This record gives sequence, structure tokens and C-alpha cells, in this order.
Amino acid sequence: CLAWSDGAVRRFPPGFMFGVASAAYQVEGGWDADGKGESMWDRSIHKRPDLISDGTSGDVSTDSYHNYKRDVEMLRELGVDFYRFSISWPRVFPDGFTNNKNEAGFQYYNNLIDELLKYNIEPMITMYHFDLPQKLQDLGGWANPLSILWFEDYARNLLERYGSKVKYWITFNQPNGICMEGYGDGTMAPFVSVKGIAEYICVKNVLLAHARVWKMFNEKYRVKNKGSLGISIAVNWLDPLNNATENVQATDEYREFTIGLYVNPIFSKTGDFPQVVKDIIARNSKEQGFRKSRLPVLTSDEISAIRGSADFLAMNHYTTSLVSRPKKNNHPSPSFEHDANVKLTYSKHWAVAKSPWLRSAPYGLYKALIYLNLKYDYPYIIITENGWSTDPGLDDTQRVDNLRSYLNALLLAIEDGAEVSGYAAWSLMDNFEWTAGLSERFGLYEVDFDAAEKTRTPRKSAFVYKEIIASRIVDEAFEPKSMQMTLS
Ligand code: GBH
Repeated sequence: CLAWSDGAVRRFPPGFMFGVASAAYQVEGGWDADGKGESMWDRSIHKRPDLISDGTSGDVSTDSYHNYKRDVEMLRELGVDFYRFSISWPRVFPDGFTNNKNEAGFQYYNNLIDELLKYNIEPMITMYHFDLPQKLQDLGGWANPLSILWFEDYARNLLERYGSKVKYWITFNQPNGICMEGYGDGTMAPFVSVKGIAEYICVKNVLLAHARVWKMFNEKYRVKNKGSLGISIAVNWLDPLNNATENVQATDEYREFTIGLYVNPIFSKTGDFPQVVKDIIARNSKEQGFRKSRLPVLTSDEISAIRGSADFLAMNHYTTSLVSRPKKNNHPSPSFEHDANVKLTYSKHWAVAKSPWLRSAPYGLYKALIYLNLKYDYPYIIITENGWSTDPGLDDTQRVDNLRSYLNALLLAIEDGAEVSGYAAWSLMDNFEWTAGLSERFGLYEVDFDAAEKTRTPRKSAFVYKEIIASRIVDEAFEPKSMQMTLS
């Protein structure tokens, strides 16, 4: 157990916001409804259904496109302060370019936003959560520097249309997922794998696209609308396997490769990619016969455009890994994995989720927050994802344990100075878990995907979260009296 054995009752501070999160492709369905265009996930799965472990797709999923009123009812049942959802770019601009607008798509998000505001639930909009319009992917997607301008155009339209109603904006969900998985190891759409090259080009483009939108927001939309804008970054924790010097060094480096690569350019005083990452990739590139480093250079203008370009760090935190340095670098060369050159393991004491990569190590959230404080001078943080996967079933005791222990770790970090003003559980309900399909369930609500209505039923964790939100404390002894939800 963690250090709250002092017996003190810790309370979430006044103003602390609780929410839940989802993403368009994972919940909406309606993949070609009312003029929606094709996203790169639509294209990839329709062409290669075998990419998904259980052969499912996001074509229908929970059908939130038609069930959004029920979704908002669930948010009211939970009593959340905010709902983080994403906009599907091809639903509002079928080809990606802003000349061809799909009004039905804009209307859908307008309806969802209005339904939320009607019940005093703040919308928090992610502009991009992995679902690029296929037409833009045909042009190279995030590996094409023009993507910076395409994204800026798209974002401007969102801010014009919804900026007066929506206070919380997130440009990108997890640049490392977009780039390393989408263009490097090829485990996410567009399933491109130009290892050691495309993913670094992508990182630069995504950061520059983010910075453009921040500038536009800061100059034009903020004053009008008093909102704030951030970027979601995956900050999982890393500890050395043991205190052997090479493992400690490997851990320091790997933190820079996975966290610093995105956080340093935006949140550090100096900006730019971390020096150690620049050095390693430059050295490897040279050895591999490249004329220049595979990591693109950021010019001083680019560095200053990106530096400081966020009001808050939207932190997605799931798990912790233990890092060691392998005796020999056996990763394909060149590749991100070769550059980072680490082996990841877990402690056998950590509970394993349905997702093989997901282990419960709540102390890691505490340590990650303290690390960000020391290294980046107390950034404003909203935790925009944290969660646990299970098999289907309403008795999700493991999710309850995980939720409580991560929230307890968060309370300790806040007590020790972390500036965290909100927390979103991933996820509101079961949804399409990318290449794992429907085989890993992350929902506080279970979804019956076989039923035409995609019936949603609260799990035990939904009742526990509701009680935490209402009481602002984590009461380990709380047990739901019945499995019947009420609207408070
Ligand atoms: C989040 O990413 C995503 O933002 C969200 O859409 C997703 O539903 C949620 O996680 C749960 O997964 O299978 O070993 O190749 C978290 C980071 C990175 C975690 C990719 C899963 C796959 C590892 N994700 N990773 S593996």
C-alpha cells in the first residue's frame, strides 16, 4: 500500500474537476453516415480486417452518433464536471480540406455540446484523436509538412464554430501514438513503417501544427472565449530495473525519448528536443551512413513557436515499466527502438489488466507528476486519461482497485505540489480498442455490442466513481447498495 497509512483523509481540492474520456473513432460508429468521409482507420480496417485481433471494426461500435443523448444521461448519472471527447475530422470535412464542409457532421457535435451544456457538463474537445481523413493520408499524412497547414485550417473552423461554447481544447491526442505507432512500428493507422525516419518527421510536423493552432487560439479566440488549450501527452512512468549504472542511464535516456521528446519542446525554458535524444540519433544516423540526423532539426524560429505553446499539459497516464539496457542492440537499424535501445519489463507484483501492456503501479503516477514538477517547473496538468481493461462483466473489482489506488496516488502528488486540476477516467464505456478490437474493455459502463441499441449498463466502478465525485474523497470501504443508477 502507499504512504497514506498516516490515516489522514485527503480531499480533492475545491474546483478540482472530474470527468471521463472517449474518442470519436472508438465510440461514434456511423462511419459513412450523413456525408462523413473516410478516415485512415476506416480505410485500413476495411482493407485489412486481419489487423484487428477479433476481426471487429469501428463501423458501428457503441453508435454514439445516434446514442449521444444516452451518453450524456450516463455523464449525469456519474455526476462528472466535464466530458472529454474528440471530433472526427472526416465527419466535418470529408476530404480533410476545408472547402468541402459536411454540415451534418458539424450539427452532430453541436447537438452533443448543447446537450452537455444543458446539464452543466463542460465539453473538453480533442481536435485529433488518431483518425486522419484518408485523402490526407494519401498525401503522406503527418509525414507531409503541409499537414501543418491542413490542421490549422481544420482547427480554425472548429474554433470558429464552437469556440464560444467550449472552454477546454486539446489539439492532439498523444503525438507518440500518432507518430511512433502510426509511421514507425506500424501498429496503428496508417500502419506505415518507415522506421527511424517517418516517425521523427511526424513528431516535428505535429508539434508545429500544434504550435500554429495555439498561436491562433491565443491571439484570436482566447480573449473572446476565456478558454484554454493544451495537448495530450502519454506520460507513463519508467524506473530502472535495478540500480546498475547502465540501467539508470538507460532509464534517464528513455524518459527523454518517450516523455521529453514532446514535453521539452513545449514546456521547458529552453525548448527544442532533448539534447541527449538529439545526440544519440545524430550519432546513430552518422554510423548508419546518413548525411544528416534522422531527427529533423528545429530552427530557432520553430523552437520559439513551439516553446510555451500550451496552457496545460493534458497527461495520459496508464502504467509503469522497468527499464534495462540490453547487452546487445538487436532492434532493426535504423528504428526508434534501435535509437532508444532499452528492454522493458514489469514487476511481478503489479496486477495485469486484460491489455498485456497494462499493469497497475499507482506509485508511478505520483513519481511521474513529481518528475514533471522538478523538470518543467510545475506545469498545469489535467489528467485526460487513466484507466483499466477487463473482460466483459459488471463486477469489475480490479478496475475499482486500480481507480482508487491511482486517485490516492494523485492526492499525494497534489499534496506534494503537483498542479493537477482535473482527472478523466478512460473510459466512459466500452469501445473499440484499436487493434485489440472489442477484446479489451475499458468502460465504467459495459456496452452490449450485440444489441441493436448498444445497451449501456453501469459496472461497479461506475458507482464507485460516482461516490468519489460526490464526496471528493476516496472511501475504500464504500460498496454500492444496488446496481441501479439514479440521476442526482
Ligand atoms: C490511450 O493510449 C489512447 O489514447 C486511447 O485511445 C486508448 O483507448 C487507451 O490508451 C487504452 O489503450 O499492444 O503492446 O502494442 C495509451 C497508450 C499505446 C497503450 C499503445 C497501448 C499498445 C501496446 N497506448 N499501446 S501493444
